[in-house]
Amino acid sequence: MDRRSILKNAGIAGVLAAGVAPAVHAQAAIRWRLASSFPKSLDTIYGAAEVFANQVKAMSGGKFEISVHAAGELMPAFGVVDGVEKGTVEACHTVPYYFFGKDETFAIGAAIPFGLNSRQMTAWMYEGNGLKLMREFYGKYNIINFPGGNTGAQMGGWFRKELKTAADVKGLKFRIGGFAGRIVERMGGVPQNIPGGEIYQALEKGTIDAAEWVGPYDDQKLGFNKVAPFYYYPGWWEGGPQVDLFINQKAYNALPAEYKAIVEAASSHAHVDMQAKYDARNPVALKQLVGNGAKLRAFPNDLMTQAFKISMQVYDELSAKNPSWKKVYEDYAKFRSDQNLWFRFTEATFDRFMQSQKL
Ligand code: PYR
Repeated sequence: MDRRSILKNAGIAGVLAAGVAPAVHAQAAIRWRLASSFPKSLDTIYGAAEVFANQVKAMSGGKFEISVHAAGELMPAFGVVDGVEKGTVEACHTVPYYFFGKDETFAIGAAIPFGLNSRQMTAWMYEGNGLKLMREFYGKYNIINFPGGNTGAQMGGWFRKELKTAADVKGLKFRIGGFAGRIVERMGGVPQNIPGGEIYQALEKGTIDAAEWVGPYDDQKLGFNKVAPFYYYPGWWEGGPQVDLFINQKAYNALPAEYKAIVEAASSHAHVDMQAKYDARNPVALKQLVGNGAKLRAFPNDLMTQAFKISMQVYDELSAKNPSWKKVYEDYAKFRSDQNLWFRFTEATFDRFMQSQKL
């Protein structure tokens, strides 16, 4: 009997039982499209969606394929939530805070100024109430989310002019990711929520005065150091921003149980992988940037203090007028307070000691 008739007559179970490995490649039974909010050049943040898709494909033996599309390929970078909600695509990979204009609660699923760091955010998601509460919220948009990466604490961005005090923020046209713009606005700045792939052009042309993206590795690739010399830290609005995989609820519900498990495992893998890439690559890129003339500066103290006060005011105001925000933020804030209590002892003390040794 030739191979074709074995396959035809016995089916795949019969072939395996007979110990004959089929040489044919499995046909994908399920094909999804995933729209990214990021440009293809960023193998870290865009790459995480590819890591996810590759894992899904490998774990399903090639039967579940997800094609990944860069920002602008199927839809604009900031159109991806609408795309998933309507089912135009089955999935997207994005930073939820971009969508704070729909509802500020989106931001808590990514990062809010003076929020959780990367470790704490992952803990809130997987062990605290984070995933449960955010899923309940995203349910209004026909979306189920899976953590799909974290960048770790970010840099504060690239500025043409030095910032000496908080007053220097006044009138500053600053590209900042999503919700944090609300705080910059209260400080007198002019925030611009521009997708990653379009920032360089705006900074180069002078449409904006300053820009932040993620950190040394990505920022060097995007070339910001060529047009703005002062590189500020820390990105107080992004202590540990989570990047998410958003999946259309109906498409997810239609998956067989084992493919649901594959989605969950593959997203966890992509989540860890992104943080590892940033942590390993950022120090190398930082040295190169400084070697090429980037001038590192810490944000002035009064700027940090003012930003902190305004952030807490804004959170109180939102709690008074947005019930979704109130529900999620209350849990988040309690978790943050416990985390800071715990991190103050061993994590922070250990980190401070290690930094002082300058190994
Ligand atoms: C941003 O859009 O600012 C990110 O951190 C990805």
